[in-house]
Amino acid sequence: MAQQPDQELGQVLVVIPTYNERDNIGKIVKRLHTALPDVHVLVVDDGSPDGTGQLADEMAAADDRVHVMHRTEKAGLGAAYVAGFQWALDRNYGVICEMDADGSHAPEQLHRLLDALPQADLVLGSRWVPGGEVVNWPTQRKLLSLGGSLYSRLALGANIRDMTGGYRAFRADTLRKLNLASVASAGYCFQIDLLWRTLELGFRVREVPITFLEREFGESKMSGNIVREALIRVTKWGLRRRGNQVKDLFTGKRK
Ligand SMILES: Nc1nc2c(ncn2[C@@H]2O[C@H](COP(=O)(O)OP(=O)(O)O)[C@@H](O)[C@H]2O)c(=O)[nH]1
Ligand SMILES: [Mg+2]
Repeated sequence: MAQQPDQELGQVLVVIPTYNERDNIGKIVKRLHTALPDVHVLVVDDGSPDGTGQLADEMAAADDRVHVMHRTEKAGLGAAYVAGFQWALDRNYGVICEMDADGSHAPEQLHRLLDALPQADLVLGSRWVPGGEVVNWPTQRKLLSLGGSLYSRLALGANIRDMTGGYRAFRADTLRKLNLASVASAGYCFQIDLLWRTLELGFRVREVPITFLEREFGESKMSGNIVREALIRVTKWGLRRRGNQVKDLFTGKRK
């Protein structure tokens, strides 16, 4: 079955970070459980003023598969995921997924990621591989995503098409090795950060095509600061990588 990709991989948890997603959270969890009834969900809410957290509590009270983590302030997507992942690892989930609350990631396609996990350590839902697509995104967001992935690919020398996407499935064993406590990327740079750590450790990363649909309700939290953070950090990691290559050249590690 898709939601249990491999008996040995264990129980699947989908972590959904939320900030002001009251109009979306109920729908997305319902769709997820219609598609894959056995998966568990953890909503990580950063004290949304619109009451997303309370709504999630009501959902959790009515359904054992739904869990909620309340954080006190909006501290960015990266911080929310790190806290959610730690919660999941402490409870021995075997597969831990990332998914947006706003419907951009179709729960009906999650099985594509899970089906690929037996042959990988991290599976990326990818908009930029054949079969992948983006629907209803303004041109500037498309360019930002493509440009961000291209820049990261070149800076980091990674052979991955969609470096910044947020629809992912990790083996818990992969996450355990990534030293989550040291992740400082607050915004969407978090996605590149975790992928880069995974690649650097030599784990197997696979991309599967997904259809990314722009949200219908609520607002995007993307901002100039988030883009700047990513640009600065990726440039730094890229320069460090080049520096290490040069060092290896001189110390004879690389011929
Ligand atoms: N907990 C938490 N969730 C966030 C934060 N920023 C964004 N999110 C969530 O992350 C997901 C993606 O954010 P979104 O604004 O849709 O980004 P976009 O799709 O790139 O425009 C959504 O589920 C948001 O509610 C944050 O600071 N804290
Ligand atoms: Mg979105």
